[in-house]
Amino acid sequence: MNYHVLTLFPEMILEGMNTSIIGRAMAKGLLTLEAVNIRDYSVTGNGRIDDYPYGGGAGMVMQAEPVYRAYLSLTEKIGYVPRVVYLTPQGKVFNQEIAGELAQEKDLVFLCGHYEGIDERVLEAVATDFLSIGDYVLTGGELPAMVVMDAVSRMVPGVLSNQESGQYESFQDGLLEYPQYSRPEEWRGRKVPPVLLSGHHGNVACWRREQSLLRTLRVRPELLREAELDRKDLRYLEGLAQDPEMVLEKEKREFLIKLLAMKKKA
Ligand code: 6GU
Repeated sequence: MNYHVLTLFPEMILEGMNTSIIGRAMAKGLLTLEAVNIRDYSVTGNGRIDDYPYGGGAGMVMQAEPVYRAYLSLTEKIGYVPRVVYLTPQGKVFNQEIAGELAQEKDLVFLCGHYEGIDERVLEAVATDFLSIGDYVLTGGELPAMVVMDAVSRMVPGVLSNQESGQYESFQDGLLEYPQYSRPEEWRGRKVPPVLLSGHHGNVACWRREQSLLRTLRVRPELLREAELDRKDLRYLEGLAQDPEMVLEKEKREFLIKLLAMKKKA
């Protein structure tokens, strides 16, 4: 996978991506990363790349021509028309499925905006995808580009070791991860759940699955609608819905009862 980032802050991208698993994958040659400074393509000669918005309003807009010239410098090198991701809060919300799809590309170009955004005409001309990383506003597209590159890189063959690939497996089938524990057995009065010390693999797997279901129900109940649930999962959730000890708040119980009715019909 070859990443190309069009940005006003190339050092932010290069320094941010050069650590840990992604840094190791770049050293191995599984990933390459180049950052192109849009300012180097200023058309006024003085390094300016922004101007006032037509129609008035606050802030400045990045001009079309410097962005386009920076883009052309890339496509001439790449030799074909690549996918170009523009990072914007007006985009589609990025998720694991999109990460898997982007990971199939040979090259990915990320276009990072600043100020009040980029002249719409150059976006029409070059952008193929518009992505947001969530419902909040950031000062620029660099952090979102790094978020997307990190998530995509994990899906590129060879980037994760076998051990690392197992991680987050449970997010893949639509549930949140179960809790993890390491030594010591007791830390400041808090004990590791005994089942994890039992050595009984079947019971451990069962406990972890239940913890995933319980966490998902508590924190992200809407994920359960799409999650792959087998009969054993449904039986556990039935038990929670009927639990006289009221492990769940009333609202969660009602949600669960409706969900189970829906899953039974399906
Ligand atoms: Cl992609 N850009 C900016 N500026 N803010 C965001 C975002 C992107 N995604 C969420 N907030």
